[in-house]
Amino acid sequence: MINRRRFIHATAFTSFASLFSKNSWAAVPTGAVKDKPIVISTWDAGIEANKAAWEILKNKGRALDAVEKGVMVTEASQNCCVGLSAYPDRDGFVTLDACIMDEFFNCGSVAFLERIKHPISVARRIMEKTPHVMLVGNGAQQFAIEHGFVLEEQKLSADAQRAYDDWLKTSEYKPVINIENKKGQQFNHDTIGMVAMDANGNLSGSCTTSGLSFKMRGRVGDSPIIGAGLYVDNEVGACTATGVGEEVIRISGSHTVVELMRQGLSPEAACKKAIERIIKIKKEKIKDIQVAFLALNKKGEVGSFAIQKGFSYAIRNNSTEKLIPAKSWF
Ligand code: SD4
Repeated sequence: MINRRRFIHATAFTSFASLFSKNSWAAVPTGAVKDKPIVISTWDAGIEANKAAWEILKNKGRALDAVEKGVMVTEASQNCCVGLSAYPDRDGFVTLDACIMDEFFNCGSVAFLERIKHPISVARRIMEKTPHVMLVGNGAQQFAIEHGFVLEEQKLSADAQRAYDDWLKTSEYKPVINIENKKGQQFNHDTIGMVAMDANGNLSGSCTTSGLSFKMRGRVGDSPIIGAGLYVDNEVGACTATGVGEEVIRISGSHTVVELMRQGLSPEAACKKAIERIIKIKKEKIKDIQVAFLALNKKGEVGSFAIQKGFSYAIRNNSTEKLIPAKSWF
């Protein structure tokens, strides 16, 4: 059982102290990143995605454009498990989920989308061209085609094909948690969440994913769910999530973090409180679950908290471009 003592142990554990003195966290403490514009995003692929976002932000572009262009880099990458080359569902199909939200509470979302390279742009198109927030499956694909998106052939990366072939040997249905360095390998993450503040101080966010590897056909996680994988309130802040989507949905994770920031918590404290809520719900099952939240408040302060070690986020502003290991419960 996770009790207060264990919590104190986990947070005071000396490896954390050395972690923070060794890495760049110390150089970018929560609360110190106040110069705008700024963009932050999840996992290692965030570094490359932030570069594209930064091109827009540094030229005084809108945060909404930055968060779309940023994650498109990841969606198009063959080295990452986010777009069409990603790990498939258990029937061998790559199905994609994404959402986007701007500073006016406009939001768009797409889920269970197949054979379209940039689900984030479909989500934005839904936001801008329809009275709806979310389209799924065939309807979403039909909408995309009608709006000029090209139907692509699914092309699994060599890595994804190998992993799927391996998985077929047992076909054991067990969502894999995204912890770095599994078997000494860099684990390919299947999601990128990004939030940004532009030079005008406006916030936007995006989140795009192929979902959990070898998921049941039709399964949709938190990433395209406004309030779960992403939430933006331009008066308060923005948050995105990664990890086991079911656990994020259960607590309306990103919305919860934003509401906690509204009550005055720092981004890191808000992320941690939301993680504690999941821990309280899952009890001893928590050791097999990874969830991380990444948040930015209206003051430009950044914070993150994960259940497990191994989650990092990328940050880019006028003075910084780096990957930062998040604090975690374990
Ligand atoms: C999902 N949250 O589909 C996503 C998975 C994820 O890094 O974040 N992977 O549940």
